[in-house]
Amino acid sequence: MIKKTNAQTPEKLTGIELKDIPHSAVGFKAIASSVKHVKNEAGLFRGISLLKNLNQTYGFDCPGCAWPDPDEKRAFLAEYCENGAKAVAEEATRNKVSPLFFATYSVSNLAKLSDYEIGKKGRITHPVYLPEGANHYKEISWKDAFNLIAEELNGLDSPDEAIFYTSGRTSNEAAFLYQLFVRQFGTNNLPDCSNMCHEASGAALSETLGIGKGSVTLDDFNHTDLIIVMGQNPGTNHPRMLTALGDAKKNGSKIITVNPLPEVGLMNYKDPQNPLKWVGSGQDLTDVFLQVKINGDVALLKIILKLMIAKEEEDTGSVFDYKFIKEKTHGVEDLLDDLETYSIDYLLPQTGLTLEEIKLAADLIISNKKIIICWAMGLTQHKNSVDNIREIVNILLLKGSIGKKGAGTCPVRGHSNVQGDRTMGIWEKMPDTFLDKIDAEFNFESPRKHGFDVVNSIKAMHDKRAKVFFGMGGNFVSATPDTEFTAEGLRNCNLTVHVSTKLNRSHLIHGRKALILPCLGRSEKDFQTSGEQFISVENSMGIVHKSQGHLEPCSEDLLSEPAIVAGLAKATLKKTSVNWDKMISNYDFIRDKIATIIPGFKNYNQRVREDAGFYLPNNARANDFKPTTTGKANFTVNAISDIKLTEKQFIMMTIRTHDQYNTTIYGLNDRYRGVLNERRVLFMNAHDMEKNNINKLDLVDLRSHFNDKVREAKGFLALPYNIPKQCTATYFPEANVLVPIQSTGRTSNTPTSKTVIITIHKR
Ligand SMILES: Nc1nc2c(c(=O)[nH]1)N[C@H]1C(S)=C(S)[C@@H](COP(=O)(O)OP(=O)(O)OC[C@H]3O[C@@H](n4cnc5c(=O)[nH]c(N)nc54)[C@H](O)[C@@H]3O)O[C@H]1N2
Ligand SMILES: Nc1nc2c(c(=O)[nH]1)N[C@H]1C(S)=C(S)[C@@H](COP(=O)(O)OP(=O)(O)OC[C@H]3O[C@@H](n4cnc5c(=O)[nH]c(N)nc54)[C@H](O)[C@@H]3O)O[C@H]1N2
Ligand SMILES: [Mo]
Repeated sequence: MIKKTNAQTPEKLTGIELKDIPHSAVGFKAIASSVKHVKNEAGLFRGISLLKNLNQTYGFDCPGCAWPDPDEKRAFLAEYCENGAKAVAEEATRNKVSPLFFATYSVSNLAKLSDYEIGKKGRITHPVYLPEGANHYKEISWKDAFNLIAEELNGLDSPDEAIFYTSGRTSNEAAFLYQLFVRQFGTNNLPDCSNMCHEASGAALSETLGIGKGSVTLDDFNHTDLIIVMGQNPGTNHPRMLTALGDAKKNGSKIITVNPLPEVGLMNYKDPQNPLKWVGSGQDLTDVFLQVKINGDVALLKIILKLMIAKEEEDTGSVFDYKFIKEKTHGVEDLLDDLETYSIDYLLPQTGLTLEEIKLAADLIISNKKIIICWAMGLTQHKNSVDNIREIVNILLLKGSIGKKGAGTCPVRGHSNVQGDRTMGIWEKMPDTFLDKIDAEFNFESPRKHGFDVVNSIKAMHDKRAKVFFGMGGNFVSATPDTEFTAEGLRNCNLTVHVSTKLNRSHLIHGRKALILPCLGRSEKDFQTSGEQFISVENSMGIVHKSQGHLEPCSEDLLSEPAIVAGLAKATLKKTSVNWDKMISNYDFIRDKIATIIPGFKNYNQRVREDAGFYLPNNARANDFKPTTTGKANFTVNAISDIKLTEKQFIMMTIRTHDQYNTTIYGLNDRYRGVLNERRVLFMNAHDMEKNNINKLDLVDLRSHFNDKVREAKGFLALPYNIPKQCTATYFPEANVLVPIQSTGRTSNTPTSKTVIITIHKR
């Protein structure tokens, strides 16, 4: 019997080096760093071809993030960024994980490696199978792999015992086919990475504005008075957004940043397109920096709302847009009544700020009319995340700052097609309107019972209510909360299957049997029987555009994601109304079906071939809120954080370094935070360190506390950092073991990865 391997990243220090925190983001160092990664992974020649095609209208969509490309002219250097270059370099690596590799390395030995080491092993070249009790994956034919999955799926007592996860890189075409197969198989168990990401944004925006997506376009940044960036670190995670912020500033806009950390990119940046500006002090971006305590945002926004009301009472019509409020909104009285029940003195301690600091921001909001509010994981991964976002909407609605040029909501998405996957029906609770249409078009009855999201999938696997896990991309065991609990769930499964480009920990923490199905990446050519194909994706601003790979596939034995779905569907479904072979022979056939079923995709095949793609309809952008339950934009009443810390407890957020893409670790540096060659660090406030007798670089163990259950992650180096008192930060995924499975957002059910209550134990 093989001993169970540890599901966590091994506790291994790599030799920390501390540097000064740079003053400015991007600039020459960023370009140099990206060139180095591309050259090391892909080789110089392939590397140049990659960068040349990245985010060009004829090229492929960067798998890095969902920030949009300009509609018009695209410069060569402009449309890639340091971290986009790293993302494509990872995919285009020359390192290969072949059947010989698996014959050499056992699963239990590979599991001892760090995520960084695992990722660097390279691209998987052949489908491989791990039979029950075996310790080495071995080659399997595609046909046998599909039959094996089909046998397991058809042997289940109910289709609801299978789980079909999606990560957000999957194309529209693959996602549409995938959900169709899963629903024809008979379940809505379609959890996705969005459940851990922007689920709260979708929930809050649908309720208040009638659409779960943001309302602004890139051009709105050129016409706005004020941008508020909350809970987001674009210098690392959406570097091309800095260009939009820089341009907005040049056009006279102001920027308020709300973040427990003074993230370098947001403070100051150097334009990568303008080498003349790589030297010198760069451009200051943030005008007002509010260093809020973790999860203090609703309290902060309530104070701002109260200051707005006070000003409005003093000078009627100076702050609110009465016409908009009267004609377009519902529920303003409830909001105003509720705000009266809070005093500023009561709210202030939650924010960690002074009233003077907040007034600076409130004055900008009061005096400007066109406001864009951007946010990411710093707002969406808390218990009251939906409240965070609804409170943002309250501010925009009072100002009438939505549905007009230069104003609106901007949830900045993560994965490059996470938004498109949802549009295509990857959701455990798609509305009946969508299901009715696929039923009519494909002549079957889709299941109507809502499926499991990520957290409920984990619980179901843990309780053995679910027995087969299928992952379309992603790295489930490392991306999800409560690592050891999730690992037990996966190990309980009869079969775990991963469609992947690269080796990751989820291949090593597996069910009784396991399969890895290797697929083409974005950067690679995709040939089907009718010839070369392209795919399409939707970015964070609802633009659908095509993406075509230019590199030769890293192996002849890869299949595209749509072809994998079709192979699986043909093996599994005893009865199907879909001609799967035809669908994948030419992806135009898939797009034709999407065009008839999904609103906004009329003439998909024609419009997607036009240069920059096309915008999907967006009611909030069009100043129309009819899709909400009241037919108007809804004001809401929101809850402040209910976290109470004891004197020895800290609140911990889990964040990304500059050298990772979620669970893919590009390197061991976090250049913008001055930490090199180490990921096991705990950022702490210097006063807290002193008070608790913790010195710089002391080794500490972390314990999280939830409903009396204690979880532990061992071996982190304590570092003094500019962070509010009783707030701490660690990196994802090393600290995921501390995120309790039961601790999730209200309504969104998103793991609270940014509010984990911990105690710190010095060795
Ligand atoms: N290079 C690179 N690009 C990426 C990714 C990557 O890993 N690497 N991941 C992609 C994905 S899937 C996503 S979702 C996005 C993630 O993009 P981000 O959301 O920028 O990523 P995080 O590192 O989680 O950073 C969260 C930020 O919120 C702040 N924060 C934490 N808690 C709070 C809070 O309570 N209030 C406020 N106001 N701020 C808070 C943190 O200090 C940090 O600056 O990036 C996408 N792009
Ligand atoms: N503690 C904590 N946990 C978090 C977060 C956090 O901030 N803190 N963030 C959450 C967020 S926002 C997200 S989005 C999730 C991310 O969760 P996931 O999407 O599940 O994780 P990734 O690390 O992005 O997935 C990486 C893997 O995807 C595969 N892959 C890459 N490209 C392709 C492709 O083109 N096709 C296929 N089939 N596979 C491919 C590779 O094998 C790679 O190993 O993690 C969440 N988890
Ligand atoms: Mo994400």
